Formats: sequence, structure tokens, C-alpha cells
Amino acid sequence: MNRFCFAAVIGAALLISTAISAKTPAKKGPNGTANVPELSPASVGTIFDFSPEAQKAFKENPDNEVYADIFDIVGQGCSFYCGCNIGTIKASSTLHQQGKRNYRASNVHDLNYETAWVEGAAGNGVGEWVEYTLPADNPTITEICVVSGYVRTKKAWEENSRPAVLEMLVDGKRKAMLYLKNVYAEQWFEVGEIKPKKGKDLKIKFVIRDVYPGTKYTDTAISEIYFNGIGVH
Ligand SMILES: [Ca+2]
Repeated sequence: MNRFCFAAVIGAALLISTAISAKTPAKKGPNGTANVPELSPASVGTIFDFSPEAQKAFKENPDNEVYADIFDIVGQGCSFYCGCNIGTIKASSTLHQQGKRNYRASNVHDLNYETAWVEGAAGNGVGEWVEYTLPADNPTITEICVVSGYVRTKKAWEENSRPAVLEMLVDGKRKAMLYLKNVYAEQWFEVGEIKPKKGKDLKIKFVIRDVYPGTKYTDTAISEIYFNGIGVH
């Protein structure tokens, strides 16, 4: 995996990550009862701008020709996704389709900022989850990017709820608690090495444990959770 190359791809999407803090050391879990690392983002991207003006400027920049549009996360350039499979996703619940837009689970790993998984349970979504199933030959994951909330527009992001804490389980075991900032930007977590056990699909589950409330709706959205890692280039 060529980290520099991957960074260049993201940078072209106007999302150059700016490290704002060093990796947060792992510490004991809640109340010291479980030895689960509590992680803060190692880096946070620049604030999104998906305004019509930004979309027009993005299209006019020849460097962005490898992208379908401003919402396309990795485009056709080299990235971890040359080797990482999208896999299949299931969710505990899904908000019903409204007009042209749907909120199905697969939206959380379609490498597109415009689409989101939105939970459909009563209340604010605490306890709801999405689970990724990645094939047994998937490369090793070392970083996870969470695009928290419905980021398609700033208004949609503000009006809907977004996770504040995600519990992450790998193959059914608690791996980490991800503490998210309330920011309209990508958030990158360094999670150690996550890889499939020999010959078995890898399951990664994210459970909503706390939320930042939306100004209008109690629906909680995640636009994308995607990966970076090693063993691809
Ligand atoms: Ca998406």
C-alpha cells in the first residue's frame, strides 16, 4: 500500500487530512471493567464543502478527472481499495426510503459521501448497528475513517443526529470504542492490525453507543466508514 499515493487521492478530493493530534494512547475501558481501548481520531480532515460552487470548481480542475464527482471518495486512482473488497453490509434497522433517496446499509460502504445509512429504530439510534462482512482474502486494515452524520449537505448534517461513540467489534469481540468529534469532516482512527482469520470472512460491527443530536430529527446517520491498511501496493 502506498500511503503517499492514497493521501494524494484524498487530497484531490479537497480533503487533505490535517493531523490535529497524535495518536491517542489506548486506555482502559469504561469504569475499568473491560480492557478495551478508547480511541480518539488520530487525524481529522478539513471541513467539507459540497456547495454548488465547490462542485463546479471540482469539476473544472483537471486533477479531479479520475473522480465521478465531488462525492466520490477514492475515484479510479490507486488506493487501499485496489485490494480491499466492499463486502456485504447489514444493519439492525434502516429508515424508510423518502422520495428518491434511500438510507440502506450498503450506503455506509459505497465510497461515496452523498449516500448514508440512517437507522430506522424509535428514539435516537443508540444500540443500532451496521456489520461489515469482508472476504477471507481481504488485506490487513490498520486505519478506519468515519464520516459521521449525513454529510451530503451541511443542512442535512446539522438536522440529523450523528454518532458520538461507536463500539467496534471484530469477529464478535469488542476491539475498541471510537470517540468521535462533532465535526463536518472525515475522522481517522488508528486501530492496529485487523485481518481475516485464515480462510474465514472478517466481520466488523459498529454499534452506536452515544449520539450528537440533530436540530430537527432523531434519526442517526453515518455517510461512510471506510478503511486504509497494508498489503495492497
Ligand atoms: Ca456512502
